[in-house]
Amino acid sequence: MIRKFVIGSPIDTEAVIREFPVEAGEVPGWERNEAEKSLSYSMAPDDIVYGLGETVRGMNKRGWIYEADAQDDPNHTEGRHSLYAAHNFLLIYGKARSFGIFFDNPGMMTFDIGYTDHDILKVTFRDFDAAIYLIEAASLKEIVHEFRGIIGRSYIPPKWAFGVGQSRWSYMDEDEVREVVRNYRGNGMPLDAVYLDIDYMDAYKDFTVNEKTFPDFSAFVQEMKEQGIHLVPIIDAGVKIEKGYRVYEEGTARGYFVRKADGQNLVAAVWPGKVHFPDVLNEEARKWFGDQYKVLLDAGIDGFWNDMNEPAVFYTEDHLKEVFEKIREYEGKNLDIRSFFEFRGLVAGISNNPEDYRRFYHDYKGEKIRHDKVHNLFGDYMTRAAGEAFERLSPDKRILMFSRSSYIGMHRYGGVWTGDNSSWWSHILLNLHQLPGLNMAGFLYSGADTGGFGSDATEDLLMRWLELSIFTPLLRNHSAMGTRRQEFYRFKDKNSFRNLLRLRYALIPYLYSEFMKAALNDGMLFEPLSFEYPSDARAAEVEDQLLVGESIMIAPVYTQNAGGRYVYLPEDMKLLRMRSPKDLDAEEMVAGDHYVPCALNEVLVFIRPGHVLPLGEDAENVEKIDDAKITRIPFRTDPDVYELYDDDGVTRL
Ligand code: MIG
Repeated sequence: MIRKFVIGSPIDTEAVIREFPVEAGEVPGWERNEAEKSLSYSMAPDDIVYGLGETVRGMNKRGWIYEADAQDDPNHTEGRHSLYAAHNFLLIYGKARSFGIFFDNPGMMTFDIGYTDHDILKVTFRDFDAAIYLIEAASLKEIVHEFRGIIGRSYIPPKWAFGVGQSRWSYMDEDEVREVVRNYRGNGMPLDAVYLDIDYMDAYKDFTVNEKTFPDFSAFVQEMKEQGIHLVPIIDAGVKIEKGYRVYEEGTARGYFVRKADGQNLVAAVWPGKVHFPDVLNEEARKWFGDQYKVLLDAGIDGFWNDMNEPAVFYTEDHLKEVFEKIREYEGKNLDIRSFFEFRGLVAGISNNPEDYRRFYHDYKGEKIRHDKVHNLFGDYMTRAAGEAFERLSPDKRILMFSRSSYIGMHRYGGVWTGDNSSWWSHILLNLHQLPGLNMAGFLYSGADTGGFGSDATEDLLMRWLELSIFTPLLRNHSAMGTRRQEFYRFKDKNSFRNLLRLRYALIPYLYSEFMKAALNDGMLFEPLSFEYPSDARAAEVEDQLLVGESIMIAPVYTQNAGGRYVYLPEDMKLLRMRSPKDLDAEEMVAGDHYVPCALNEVLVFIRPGHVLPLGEDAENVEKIDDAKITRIPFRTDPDVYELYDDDGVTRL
């Protein structure tokens, strides 16, 4: 059952696509405090709080304070309060009461989940305006299912997007891309996509291609297609200010960029130097911005990633001016402890400054709204611009799209990747923790930068990470400029990487089948154990294992130098220890805690009783997967009980 409550006059985000009557009175069980602008809920000692999608810390969010505040900050540490997104859905799981609750408010909010007081969940709003949806159902699965039903069907990518993607900031020219492909093919490593980071553009201008480094882009896209490779270019939120640049000229002439209070376009700076931001919240501007993707679609491109759409701001022209003025006051002075830190803070604070988010306005549904009040919608609406355009420009064929920033609602138009993580062991576990929360919020197509974006990857870290990513819909190896190169073929044990990548392709029939069932039935691909074993208190505490689809449980190794790990089995399961599609051992295990050895090149897959894992064979790319060659591995059931979903992988559904 879903009930809607309203506080103040909320901004309609279009996250929810169904109409509900608004109930009078308070949200049952929640106490409202007008002075604090907060709502509080008393948690039972063993209540678990899931949700919040892409953020820091564990699956059970209890014991920390989080914010709904999309931020471009590559330090994904435990001390953070938000990452790139705002997914304001919580799932409270208790013996006495379980329910889901969605706080639809596109501005700043805090979720104090037992941080100040271990027993209190307090949600505080900067603007006390929200549509609140309370969802009650018989099980956690059903609560999520009901919630997903009101936010609309999740984005469905083309099937090739389940293939392996290789990325780097940046492959600078055609030859560098060719070399990547040659290395994959030459090493017998399957590959479906190579990502183009910002340097493919001409001077970081969106929807342009550098003609020196990619002299005949359409021909190159075609050349890659012939080798079974899709090129996936990045699109940034900021549009370079440059006379004669068509996108800038058109956007300016039509008034489609965000403006300051005085009516002037905001001048911010990102990669290209000074930019304007398209007002993607304005329907007309959104349509116009979406139409820009056409130049790349026309060149044969069928996938994109949207970046810097929190939006990330290196600085704004106005703020920079203020900073320079203030800096002059410090010149020649003896900087003491206070003034030194003030001085340093001036410069350090020019990027993504909250003040800057109060300097400009959107034209949203005919109203002028200051950016900070709708801040968390920007990435959502940029991606929606693209998604809506693809429906017009590519009505039959699916287009790959995923974004860095997002809000619930964007899940209808694209997936997400989890941004600038690091080549740290702890970030393998963070990756795992984020998956179920993202699924609850509707983001099924997702994955992290495998091997880590920042800092230097090592061979063992990359291999262990791959052993998790082998299950995520987006499997992309990506890393930052200046870090150690981490393409799989650069490391010593190529054979193990090759085998694991091939194993991914053998798993695609199952992963795609389960992904599609989740998308078409408003379900989850990744579930915490408690979803299937609700009466098992021990299972509810497991924070490093996941159920992937109906048949299997995974337990990746995520610690350095480990030769195995403890695994909790809520029931008897069949363990497959897999090194490649052809090289695997099976063993039946009884319910309970086990130490399970797992060599560096092995993946542990646990098949649940009464279930079947369909396993295909390796293939050079997704198109070449042979559906006739699927082996069904059952555990205590008939192999035919598994219903394998499949389709042509490109036609829109
Ligand atoms: O400030 O385009 O998260 O994946 O490689 C960095 C360069 C901008 C951030 C993205 C990352 C990408 C990088 N971008």
